[in-house]
Amino acid sequence: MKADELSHLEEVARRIRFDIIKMTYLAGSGHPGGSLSIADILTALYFKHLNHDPKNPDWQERDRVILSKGHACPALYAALAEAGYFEREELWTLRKLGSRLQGHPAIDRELPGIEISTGSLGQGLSIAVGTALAGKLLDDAKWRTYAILGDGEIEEGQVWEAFMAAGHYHLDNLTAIIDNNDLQIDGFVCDVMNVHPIPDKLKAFNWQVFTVDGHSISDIIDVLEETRKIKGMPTAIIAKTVKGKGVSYMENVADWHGKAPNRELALKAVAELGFQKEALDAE
Ligand SMILES: Cc1ncc(C[n+]2csc(CCOP(=O)(O)OP(=O)(O)O)c2C)c(N)n1
Ligand SMILES: [Mg+2]
Repeated sequence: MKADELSHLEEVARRIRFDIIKMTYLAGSGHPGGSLSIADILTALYFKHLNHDPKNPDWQERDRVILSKGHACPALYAALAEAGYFEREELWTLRKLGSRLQGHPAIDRELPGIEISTGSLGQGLSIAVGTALAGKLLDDAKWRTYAILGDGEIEEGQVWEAFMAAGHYHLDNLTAIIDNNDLQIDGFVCDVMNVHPIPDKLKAFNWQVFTVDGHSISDIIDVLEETRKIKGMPTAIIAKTVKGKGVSYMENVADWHGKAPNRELALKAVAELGFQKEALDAE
């Protein structure tokens, strides 16, 4: 990838991180940690890899993205707004009564770009398996399905039924991206309920597994391209990430899973991300 394209994508990820901070600060609640950890993954998807059309969100041939870890929707909303699915100003309505931007993605709000309601962890991969199966039934459609899961989320039993079904049905049009930030709501995944070794388990379920630095946008793009070439089995990307990535006091701190920064801390985050403090109050 050319250096100027990569620096453009890194700039997009930086804006997404800023938006996550501003949205949760204005809402006074939300999930910044797990949103910041997927900012680079969403940038690689929405600004390089996916076949999609923000002006035609229901386009039949679009790739489908299911954010199974629905609590990280501030990152998804920011990416969708940046891509042009809706106006950026709407981001500041996060979690407000009547807003299309609920605390977890909700399809009844008809926000363009949202494929399915998520937030009850453990269910998104099953939905993605059904979606990918539909793609197979529809004359071997060209579009692909992507599910983004948390590493704590994969403690849920239903996820393993879905892993098993995807391998059984040879769903090579399905890619699961596991945000391996090592933390869940209240501590380290390995302490709460150890899920490792993830690659060995998925290989035993007939998946092709890749591991990537989840903050290297160019590496993520490369590995996403690799997944397109795999035939006869589903693909998983274990993205090694840092929860709270980009905001020093949030990085690797479980306490920032589900609370918003106050004004002082939001301003600190804004400065660390390289934005002017006025940007926090601008419309
Ligand atoms: C079924 C279900 N149980 C519990 C929760 C509450 N909850 C929200 S996020 C979370 C932790 C998830 O950890 P992980 O999947 O690692 O997410 P990340 O670190 O990416 O934020 C929990 C327990 C939920 N949303 N759904
Ligand atoms: Mg996690």
